Amino acid sequence: QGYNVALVGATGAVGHKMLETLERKKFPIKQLTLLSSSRSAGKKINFKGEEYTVQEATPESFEGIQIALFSAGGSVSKSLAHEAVARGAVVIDNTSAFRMDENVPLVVPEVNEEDIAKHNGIIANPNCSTIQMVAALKPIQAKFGMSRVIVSTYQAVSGAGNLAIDELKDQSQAFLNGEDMEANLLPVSGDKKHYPIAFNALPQIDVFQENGYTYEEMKMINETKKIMHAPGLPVAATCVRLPFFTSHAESVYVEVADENVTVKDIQSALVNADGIILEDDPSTQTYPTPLSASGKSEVFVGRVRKDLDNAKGFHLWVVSDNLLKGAAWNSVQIAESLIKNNWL
Ligand code: 11C
Repeated sequence: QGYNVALVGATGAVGHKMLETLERKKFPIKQLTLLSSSRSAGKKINFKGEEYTVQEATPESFEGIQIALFSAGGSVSKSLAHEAVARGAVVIDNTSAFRMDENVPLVVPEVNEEDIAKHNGIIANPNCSTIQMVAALKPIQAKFGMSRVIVSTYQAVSGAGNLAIDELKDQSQAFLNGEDMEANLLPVSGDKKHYPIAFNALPQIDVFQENGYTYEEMKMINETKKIMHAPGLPVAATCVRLPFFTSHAESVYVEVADENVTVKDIQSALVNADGIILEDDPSTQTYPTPLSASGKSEVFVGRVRKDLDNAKGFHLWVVSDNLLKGAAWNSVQIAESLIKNNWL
């Protein structure tokens, strides 16, 4: 009973959350294969009380695999995803390798689950900051139409992986001890300059593009249009890294089609939406924060306000665990949908 599942990138921050999520959601697994790059091969990982040895991912690793979850970086996905598909697996890819490929559905199940049916072997999991934003925007788009989105993000260091988590810890310790902070990784490993993240805010996530936006910002812009089937929707993004470990927060400005929409209308659309929890009551200082959202699967929304100068404009505060709904849980949801709808 169950499916043969492979996890590529089992030793990373997202891989760890994928295993936790597969266990917590009781995903039907017949046989689990844990894979990684050669660097992490040989490591031992426990799953449901059993010890697994992580193996180096090769094309042959995918023989007999039905569902392959990839989260080991874009270059691993580019070299191995098609090999997995050629051996009969359906790949759910958590990297940016295939997201904008028109033959690859880019899916947040609460928003565009039906796109999964059109897959040709690969389904892409969007960027974490995109997922939580489109989950919150979908019920608004469906009920009131949408003519513009502007987002500013407040992103956790875990989005940049385990080494970034260590860097924040080391820098915080050094700062509090009155020592110099060493910055070797953020904003982007491999870029020319590095800045401390501890006690700081970095307005650069991923590398700069020729148009002056960062790759993270362009991911939010392009992926939102694709997932929401709104190629002409104006979207602008500013992405900022802050010194906390988990959950991204976003200030989202959305313009709807009708100026008679009220705050209550937006709140009731959100309250009834799948995967969304509205936490919005200024009288009791109720709103989500990265700490309150961490470890949870849902997308939390608060601070819903009408713009003071534009009757069609609304401001929202959107928070979600970047490693769960932003990565592991969204991937596992796609896998569940493949099974439930016979789309494997
Ligand atoms: C970050 N959003 O917080 C990134 C991490 O394209 O899946 C996710 C990168 C991606 O740094």
